[in-house]
Amino acid sequence: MTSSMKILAVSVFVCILMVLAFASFCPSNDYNTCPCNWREFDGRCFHYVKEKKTWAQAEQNCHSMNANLVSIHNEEEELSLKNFIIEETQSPFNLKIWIGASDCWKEGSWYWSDGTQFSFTDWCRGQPNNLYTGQDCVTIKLRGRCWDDRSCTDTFSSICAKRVQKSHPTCHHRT
Ligand SMILES: [Ca+2]
Ligand SMILES: [Ca+2]
Repeated sequence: MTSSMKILAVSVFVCILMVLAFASFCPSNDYNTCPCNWREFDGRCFHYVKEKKTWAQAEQNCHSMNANLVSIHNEEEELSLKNFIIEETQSPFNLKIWIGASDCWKEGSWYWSDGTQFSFTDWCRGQPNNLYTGQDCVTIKLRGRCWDDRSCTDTFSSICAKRVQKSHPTCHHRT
């Protein structure tokens, strides 16, 4: 190998390293931040998981990222979530996405998987209907922005959510 070829090989290698470094680079603020590939809305971080999973798999996947399937507590939150999904998917219609509501413990007794109070609901007309052998897990349908109970073993995309982590910037006091 000639010296010029060696230099070329080294510079290509360095270039690849730089590309890899930039690919994993994720800008963030010093505090009140969401992880890479999460979006902040009103004090919470949302993450869209495109891969289709059962409700339990989707919740487990959120757990692995220290999150839960998203819970919704009022119309404002639901609107933020809908806008987030539209931005993420670019094709909001006909989509059904798991959210964190379930009545698998007791029929008709709904709860959020993150333990927050289940007070707000936005069921589609005629839902929840616990159809066929039972439907205990909830999807949000983008068309009409309403909720439908589905069989927990159906597979859909999902949304994980967690509170914004408050990390405090280091203070430097002059002495
Ligand atoms: Ca049910
Ligand atoms: Ca249903």
